[in-house]
Amino acid sequence: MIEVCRSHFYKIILGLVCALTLWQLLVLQNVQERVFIANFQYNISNIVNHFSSEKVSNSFSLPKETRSAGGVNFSSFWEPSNLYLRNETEFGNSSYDLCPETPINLDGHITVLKTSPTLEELESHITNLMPGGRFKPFHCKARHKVAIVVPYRDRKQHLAVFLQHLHPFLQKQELDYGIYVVEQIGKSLFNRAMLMNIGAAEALRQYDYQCFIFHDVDLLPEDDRNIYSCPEMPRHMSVAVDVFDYKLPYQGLFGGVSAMNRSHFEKVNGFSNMFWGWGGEDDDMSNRIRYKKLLISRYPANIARYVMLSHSKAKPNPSRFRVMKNGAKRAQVDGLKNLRYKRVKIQFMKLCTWISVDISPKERS
Ligand code: NGS
Repeated sequence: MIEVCRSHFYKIILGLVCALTLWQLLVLQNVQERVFIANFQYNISNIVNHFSSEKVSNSFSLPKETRSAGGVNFSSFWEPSNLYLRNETEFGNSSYDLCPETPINLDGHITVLKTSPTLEELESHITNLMPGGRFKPFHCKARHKVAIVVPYRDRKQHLAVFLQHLHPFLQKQELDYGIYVVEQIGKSLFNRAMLMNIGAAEALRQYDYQCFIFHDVDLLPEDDRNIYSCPEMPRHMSVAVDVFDYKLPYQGLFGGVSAMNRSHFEKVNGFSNMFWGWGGEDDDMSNRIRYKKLLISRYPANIARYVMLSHSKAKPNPSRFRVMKNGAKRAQVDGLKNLRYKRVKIQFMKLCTWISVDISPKERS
């Protein structure tokens, strides 16, 4: 009797060991496939890099047209993210549950560092990203596909601090995200709003984003409950900034950091392209939101808190109030609908997708 029990006992143990080994093999295979897809996408990205110096217009929707470079037809390569998506649904995330509505590992207030290693050094510290500064949570299917769009010129040290802070912040929020740095080259005055239009359009060329966070490079969120998703209404995120004593300067403010879902952004025709120099472009967007009967939402000020990195104040644009006039009429034509720019370079870097653009008037004619 004892002998019979003992032999059954060993069989059960053997069965359990086999089941465990099989399960581990399956998990490992899944991991390898994901790595393969990431590498595959990287190769395709390199091909896409050949499209430097192309003039782009009316490009807000995912491009469908055939594109060619040097006599080679690249149309079949053009939508790398679609390849990624297709494979993903075939084997990957379809078997995962959706991530929890509220991520479980949030801390609330988080430490904000105002210094960082150089961008190059940082690249060797943050190693869990896909090329182009893309990420998706590993153990669950993200609820939000978010493009972080950063208008940029000549702030390399701020950018390093920003990326050092943002990546872990966004990863804790279990987002499917990418960071898009849109650099204005040339001598024209900075056009923050146009760079944000371009960032959204270029992000959509890469992936099926449903949410845009327009983010100044010098603002760092202090609380990880400030979820970087797009709610029912456009959301102004940087409500309480340290240099403004953590008080909202005025009710209609939509500058600093703001979130809009894709359909709202298209509905308002994006930002105006007409604000050169500091100021007014965010107020113009705030008006566009109002014209379309949308409302600006906000998190409470104890959550939507930011630290601002110090920098010298830019010269205000003396024409901004004039441009803001006739905003409702202008909004119908000035924005995504007449967006024209020359994309000089796109680089799928380790920590971000870097898009250099020339938006000087001669390049847009
Ligand atoms: C307003 C500007 C906005 C700007 C806001 C806060 O006066 O573009 O100040 O700027 N509007 C106009 O100039 C019409 S801040 O102090 O945060 O740099 O966003």
